Amino acid sequence: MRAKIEMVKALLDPGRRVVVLTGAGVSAESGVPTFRGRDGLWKTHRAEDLARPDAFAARPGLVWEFYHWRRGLVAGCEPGPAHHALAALERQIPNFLLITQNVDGLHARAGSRKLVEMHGSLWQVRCTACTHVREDHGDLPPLPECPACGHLLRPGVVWFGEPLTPGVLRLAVEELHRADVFLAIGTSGLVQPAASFHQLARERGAVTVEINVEATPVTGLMDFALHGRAGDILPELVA
Ligand code: BV8
Ligand code: ZN
Repeated sequence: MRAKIEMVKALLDPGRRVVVLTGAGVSAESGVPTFRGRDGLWKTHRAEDLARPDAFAARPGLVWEFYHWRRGLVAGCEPGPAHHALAALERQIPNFLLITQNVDGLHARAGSRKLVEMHGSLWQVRCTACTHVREDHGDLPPLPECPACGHLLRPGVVWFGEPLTPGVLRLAVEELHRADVFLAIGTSGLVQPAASFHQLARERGAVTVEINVEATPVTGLMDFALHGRAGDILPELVA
């Protein structure tokens, strides 16, 4: 493992273009439950039933209850060593982009700026009827209403079956196609289109690295697989 860490560290040269994809695993050590792990969020709340537009249309109160609960839980969590190491890497490597599937906001709080929250954010709310959208870390009412038009607000996240924000996918593809190094960290590699990012990177010759506590469907396709906690490994990769 030590040799592999040194080889990956040597790849993270300031002259290289580095793209990082993170998933729930980088926030697990901060106390944010992952989706599909033993303590998986989805186990208790059945993702398929809640993180979907039709579920929200049918039972907005139940879906908002889930998000109120998650906002309260995440509000008590702090960025961990993995988040801080990635913010340090960004400062070290001029051509760096962090694309996260996480909606917890912890990368931004750790100081990451070259950051794309591809599935949106728990801290953003937007109107179901007009263009009102805002950051809101406050205590929202059970069914928050739009101050501009009075319609129901929704969490500013991307639900299953919803397209990503158009510019996000275009930027991700562009940067993955230009990358020299791609790291997939703490993601189960099950949700599209993020789960295909490693292919986009490798088809243009990037070296691909996975950091995870367990094997995933993409492990065998990566050039390097570092087996361990993101909070332990990432600080080792920072100069
Ligand atoms: C789209 C926001 C197209 C909400 C999320 C087949 C059937 C049905 C649907 C599909 C299908 N194939 C593709 C689809 C579409 C669907 C999809 O991929 N479904 C999957 C489940 C099959 N995708 C979509 O719908 C996407 N949109 O495709 O649009 C389109 C185009 C035009 C018009 C209309 C549509 C949108 C997907 C976004 C869904 N929203 N979240 C919310 O959070 O409430 S996804 C959700 O899963 C989270 O965002 C999360 O980030 C994401 C991925 O999960 P992970 O981050 O990987 O987390 P997970 O728990 O799974 O894994 C944690 C990993 O960490 C594990 O590997 C674990 O080992 C590791 N780990 C744990 N601890 C550590 C660690 N690693 C390191 N260190 C540790 N300490
Ligand atoms: Zn409105």
